[in-house]
Amino acid sequence: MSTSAQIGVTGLAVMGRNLARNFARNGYTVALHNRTVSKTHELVENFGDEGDFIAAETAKEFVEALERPRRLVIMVKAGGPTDAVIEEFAPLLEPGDMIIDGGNAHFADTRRREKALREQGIHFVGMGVSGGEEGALHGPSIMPGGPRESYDSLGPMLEKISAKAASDGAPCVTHVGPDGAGHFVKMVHNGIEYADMQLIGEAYQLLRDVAGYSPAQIADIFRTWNTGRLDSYLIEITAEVLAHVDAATGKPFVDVVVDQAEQKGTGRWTVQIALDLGVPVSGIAEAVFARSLSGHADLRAASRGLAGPKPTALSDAEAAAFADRVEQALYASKIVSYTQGFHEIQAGSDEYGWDIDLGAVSSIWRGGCIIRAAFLDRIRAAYDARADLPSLLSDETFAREIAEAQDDWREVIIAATRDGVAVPGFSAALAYYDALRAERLPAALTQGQRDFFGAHTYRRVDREGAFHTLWGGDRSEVTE
Ligand code: NBP
Repeated sequence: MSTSAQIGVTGLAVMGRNLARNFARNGYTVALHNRTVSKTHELVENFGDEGDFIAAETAKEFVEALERPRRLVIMVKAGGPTDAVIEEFAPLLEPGDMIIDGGNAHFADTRRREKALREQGIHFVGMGVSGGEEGALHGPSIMPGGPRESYDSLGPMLEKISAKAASDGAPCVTHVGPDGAGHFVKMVHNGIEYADMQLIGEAYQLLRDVAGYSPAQIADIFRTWNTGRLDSYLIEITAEVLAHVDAATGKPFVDVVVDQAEQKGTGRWTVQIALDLGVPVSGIAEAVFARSLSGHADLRAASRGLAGPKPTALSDAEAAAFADRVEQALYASKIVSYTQGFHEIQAGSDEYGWDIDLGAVSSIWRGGCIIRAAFLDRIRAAYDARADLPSLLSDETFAREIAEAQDDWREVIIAATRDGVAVPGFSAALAYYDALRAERLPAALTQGQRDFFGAHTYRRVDREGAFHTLWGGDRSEVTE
């Protein structure tokens, strides 16, 4: 067995296979391994001419095929399978070797694994990979965490196989931070992806139900939007999906698909962790809930006859003007989604001491991944202008754009409410914006209630300290 592979990939399903091919196409010799050996040989048979592969049938052969320090990428199903693979390989490795988990691991699992392997002298890199199977093959966005020194040796390889940003050709990879930082950022990326998709879905529903456009007409509207500030992969594919006609029925494809959205869990994790960290990611949460609501078929069937408003018919000119307003509402809501997502990354970074560079994160999402968009160049510019930006809404450009969009944003939500079209993403985004900019919030009343029923105390605007009112007695105030 040759011992010359610069990198090895174990787990050769769709992602691992394509990642291995990507490394080989970029000139690296790649050792291959899979629990079911036939998949390893299939890869070599079908794609062996794309580069140099070393097929290993056993874990020992695989490890022996790697040059030292070894770089071993795991691309198996996240959870138990990842632990099983680590248990299989760790005893065969030496201090200084590197295990790179490219699966969609929960960052807490990554922290646990990194700690355990560090004690054995093995570098563990939790690496978020986005872009699906096409990205894995042609260049994904890569979010590696783990020890800094591992990036010194792994980084150049990842920079070679990663996507390159359209605007400046920069590789879409950076060392995100220690232990679970990479998988945390990948998780929030997926949460933002959920929110982006929900907002686009709401825009579609409004154009259809309020403006009265057909899917084909809406596809054209999305194509136009894709030439402007909403230019993105998701808007582009939305136009494709909406323009697609079902061959069997001749109906718009979107009308023959069951309207129950599925999810794999990273969006849900984003919301769960945000709750733990106390970060309001209401747009992402609404996107996760919207998918779960869509899946409650029985509940929806039982509720379908409930009263709703009479729809209003718009003239052609009114419909066209409304479409322009929806573009404004979509753009403003998108700014809010990213504001919330970046807040969660900042909070995670503070909690776990990761020191994540938010500008670098926006930079590596500009290519390869599902949320790639021209918009991310603007986020990059916002952090370049001010690295400690408290929130994207504090950036002058974004604040001005929202100021210009807000009347239309409000009108769109009014129209949706009037016509009974659910727009939880748009509404949550606007509520977040209005709550943040409010002079006073009803939280003061909430504190009064809490003090009344639970003596939880409150703080005053005019004096330091914790106060309690004797509600049942003379209502005098006592300090704590
Ligand atoms: P899957 O998530 O479907 O996993 C299949 C692979 O896991 C096969 O190689 C399988 O081996 C291996 N495996 C399993 Br299952 N249990 C194992 C065990 N106990 N020991 C050893 N190997 C085991 O593959 P995928 O869709 O290519 O995704 C790989 C990873 O990448 C996942 O963590 C996924 O979440 C992540 N990811 C996927 C995408 C995407 O678009 N699909 C995008 C980004 C990240 P076998 O052949 O012997 O059954």
